Amino acid sequence: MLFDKNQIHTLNDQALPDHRESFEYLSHRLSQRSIQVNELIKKIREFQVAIPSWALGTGGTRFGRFPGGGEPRSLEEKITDVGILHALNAGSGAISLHIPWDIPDNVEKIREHAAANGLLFDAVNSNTFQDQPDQELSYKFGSLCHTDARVRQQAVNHNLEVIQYGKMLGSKSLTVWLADGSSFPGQMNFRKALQRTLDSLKEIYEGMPADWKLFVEYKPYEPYFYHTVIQDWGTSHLLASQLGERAYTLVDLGHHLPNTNIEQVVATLMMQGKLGGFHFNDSKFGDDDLTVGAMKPYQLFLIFNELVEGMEDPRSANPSPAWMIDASHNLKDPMEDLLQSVEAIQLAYAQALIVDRAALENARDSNDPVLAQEILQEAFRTDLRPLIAEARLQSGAALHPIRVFRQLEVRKTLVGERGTKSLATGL
Ligand code: AOS
Ligand code: ZN
Ligand code: ZN
Repeated sequence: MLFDKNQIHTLNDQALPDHRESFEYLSHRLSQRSIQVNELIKKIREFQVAIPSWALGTGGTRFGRFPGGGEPRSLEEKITDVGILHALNAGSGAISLHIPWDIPDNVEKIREHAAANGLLFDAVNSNTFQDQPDQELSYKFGSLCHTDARVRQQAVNHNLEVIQYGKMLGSKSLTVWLADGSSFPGQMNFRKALQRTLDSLKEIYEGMPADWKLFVEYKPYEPYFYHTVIQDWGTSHLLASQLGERAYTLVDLGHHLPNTNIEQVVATLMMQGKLGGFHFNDSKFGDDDLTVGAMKPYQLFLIFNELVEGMEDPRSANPSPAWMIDASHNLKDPMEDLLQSVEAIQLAYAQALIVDRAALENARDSNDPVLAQEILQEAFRTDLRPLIAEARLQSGAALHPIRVFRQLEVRKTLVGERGTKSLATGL
């Protein structure tokens, strides 16, 4: 670890009187609403969000990239960075890898390094949206949907190889996001492309170990701009249903056309037991990959409201979804951004947990939209930040992660070790 964990405790002590005051007040108010504060804290402490390996460096756009320095140069350094985040917030205890960007050279060493940092390996991601230098055939016109069977086979084989890496590291799921699509009307046969994609996915599904899950991500456009083979949750759900029990839909918050009711998508998938995973981020226009909660915190809360309702429903057949962030940074320090994202997720989750569900159901049963709104917004407008801070404190993490990140000069140390020009592998 870059710093001694005791340094976090020393900084916490300075912030403690202030924290105590706000937490005691909040705690008292919540108890008056018959909310079990300790139960709430326990749930927050258990909730872990996976950090994507590709979000630890600067993303940039097609117009340019402005790296801030000290970026992780290897898988090992990416794990180090997530370990720092987890030490600060105790809420990011997993990492999601991307092959081939994160091929482990020494599996044993990587596993040990992750364990030493308290990290698990979440879903592994395949990459058939770029051509790699040593690759025989091109994905320019698609991968799993390609007209040429040899290209499809190459893409299938790549996914099978990703599964092997995941197995070695202790991962239990594969996320497939395809860029496959077309940019011009007439370019591709919709029906045949979807059929070929399903057939290719079947081979991948069959190549997974029996205790693995397959997550099928959807996206309406980009990098192609006329059609995407897996354009929406319905198409993803169709594929997942035909593949089998262990195939699920993955919802990336940025992958919807404007004004889509994402909370309803979540509820529908959960009703079918088919919500497998989440890519959290936020956006104004499209797949902006901005900090979670930066634009639409109320929408995030409404999504969590459905997630909590689905998870608490004893009849729900939906397994606990994989929680992951998918982000890209052009302006912020990637690590500070991820700390903000994790906190936004924890807040929305906590707010959803304090919704008076029985009262809400009553309001719904008596067709009282005014009361239903009051109940939801009562929860949303309760400032739960002291509760999240208390959860961190109880887990031995920082009361104020970003403040501590700056006080300990983490970025400066990383730049000192890795240089100003170090670039993370990834997008
Ligand atoms: C792409 O838009 C998807 O969100 C992917 O999930 C992800 O960003 C990609 O796999 C990372 O390169
Ligand atoms: Zn994504
Ligand atoms: Zn995306």
